Amino acid sequence: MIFIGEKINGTRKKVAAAIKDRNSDLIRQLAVEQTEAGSAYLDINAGTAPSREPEDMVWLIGNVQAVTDLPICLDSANPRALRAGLEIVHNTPIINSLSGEKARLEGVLPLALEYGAHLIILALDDVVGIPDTSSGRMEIIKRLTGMALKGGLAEDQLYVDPLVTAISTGTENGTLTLETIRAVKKAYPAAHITSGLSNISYGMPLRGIINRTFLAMCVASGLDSVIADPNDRALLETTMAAEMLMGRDRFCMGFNKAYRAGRIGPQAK
Ligand code: THG
Repeated sequence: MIFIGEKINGTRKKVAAAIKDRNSDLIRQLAVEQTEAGSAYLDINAGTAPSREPEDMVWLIGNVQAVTDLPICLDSANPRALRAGLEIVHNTPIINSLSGEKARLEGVLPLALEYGAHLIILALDDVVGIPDTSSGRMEIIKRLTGMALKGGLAEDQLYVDPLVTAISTGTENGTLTLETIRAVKKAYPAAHITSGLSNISYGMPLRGIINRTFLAMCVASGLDSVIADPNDRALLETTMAAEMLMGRDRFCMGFNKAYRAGRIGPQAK
C-alpha cells in the first residue's frame, strides 16, 4: 500500500495555526511521525489563503525536507503554489491534483508535464461536478488520462482518484466508488488508484469502523494507495490484512514482520 500521509494539511486547525505562527516544530514533528509510520509520500496542503499559498507551501516543504527524504504530494489547486513547490522539492513529487475543470487543465496539467511529476487525476469537471455514475466518472478519467499520457507521462506516474462521497447521502455511494475502481484497474492496469476515503463516513457515528471496512473493500477492488493517517494503527492493521488476503503479501511476510516490529497488534507500553 502506498500511504500518502495526510496530516500536514492547512485545513486542520493545528496546522493552520502552525503555518500562521511559523511554528516549525509542529510541522517537523508531523513529518517525522508520518515517515516513521511508513509513509511513501507526505501530502502537503498549505490551506486556503490564495495570496499566501506559494510562500506557505515553500515554508512547509522546507521544514519537511529538513527532517525527511520522503517525496512530497503537493496538494493544491493553485498553479503558483504548485510551481513554487516543484522548484524546491528534492525528489519527484505527486501533484494533487488534476481535474476536468478548465482552470486545472490550463494551470496544473502543463506543470505536471513540464516537471515530469506524478499526477493525481480526479473524476470531476466543471460541467457535471462529480458524476453520480461510474460510467460518468470513467468518461472524465479517460479524458484526463489520455491528455496526460499524450503529454508524455507514463501510466504508472498516474494516480487515479475515483472520489468518495458520503454513504449518509446516497445508498449507492460506496458501490459507485468500488465500481469505478474496478473500471480504472481494467482500463489502466499500470496506473495507481488512490483516495482520501474518509468522506465515506461523513455524518455517521463510528467513522473509524466504516472507513476501515471501506478501505478493505477498496483494496479488494484494486486500490493500491491511500491518503490517510499512517499513524492510525487500526487502519494500518486492516490495510495489511486486506493486502495479504488479496495475494499481495508473499508468505505473509509483510504482516508477520509488522507484527513482530510492533507496528500492528497490541501496543507495546
Ligand atoms: N483526494 C485527494 N486529495 C485529498 C483528499 C481526497 N486531499 C485532502 C483530503 N481529501 C485528504 N486529507 C485529509 C487531511 C486531514 C484530514 C482528513 C483528510 C483530517 N480530518 C480530521 C478528521 O477527519 O477528524 C478533522 C480535521 C482536523 O484535524 O482539524 O485530519 O479525497 N486527491
